[in-house]
Amino acid sequence: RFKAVIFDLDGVITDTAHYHYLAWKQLAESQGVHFDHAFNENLKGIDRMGSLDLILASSSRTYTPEEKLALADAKNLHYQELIATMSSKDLLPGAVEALDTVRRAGLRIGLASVSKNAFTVLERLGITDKFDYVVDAAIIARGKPDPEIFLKAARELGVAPADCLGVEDAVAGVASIKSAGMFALGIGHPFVLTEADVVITSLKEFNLAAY
Ligand code: B16
Ligand code: MG
Repeated sequence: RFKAVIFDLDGVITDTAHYHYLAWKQLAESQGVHFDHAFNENLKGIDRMGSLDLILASSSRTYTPEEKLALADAKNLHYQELIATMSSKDLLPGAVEALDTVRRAGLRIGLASVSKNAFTVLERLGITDKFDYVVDAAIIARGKPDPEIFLKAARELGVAPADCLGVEDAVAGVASIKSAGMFALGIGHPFVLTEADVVITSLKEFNLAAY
């Protein structure tokens, strides 16, 4: 019944969330801010400056816009070092099979990641050509949970939002899909992704005919 499937990248197709975690943890601790996995959950799907603001809210001092940019750049450089070694071995179980299932069913395939490193990650994973359209995060004004990025993907794919299935692992991402008027498939835990229409543990359980 769907005409397109729009995937998130981090946490759905590959586990860059772990690399983001390592890079943010080092940055946070350099500023005297405690950082753990629970806090990292809040950053999933949130863009770079938004994530930095959430971390620095726990700092005892204030930061100028220039200082914030320098910190964001430092985190990104560290992150880029970490993802430089990625390859197809970093694809999450079931990811390629899900993409191929959608392709065989004749649906359009989009990618809606707010990461400005998404093109690099797709190249490293070797799956760039599996997508009909990849949103360039640099042109998105409002990050998740705003629907902008999923609506942009649908428009470029030439499919009405109501005919799209969105796939997300983050609370903010599921909210973005739902406010775009799409069906939301959550990857993770139903207690966390309460707004999703269906939640599965990983793309290994992806079953297009069931949604
Ligand atoms: P970058 P997604 C998001 O990607 C990540 O979940 C989030 O943790 C990260 O801060 C954001 O990308 C920005 O990434 O610093 O590389 O531009 O989940 O939308 O694929
Ligand atoms: Mg994600």
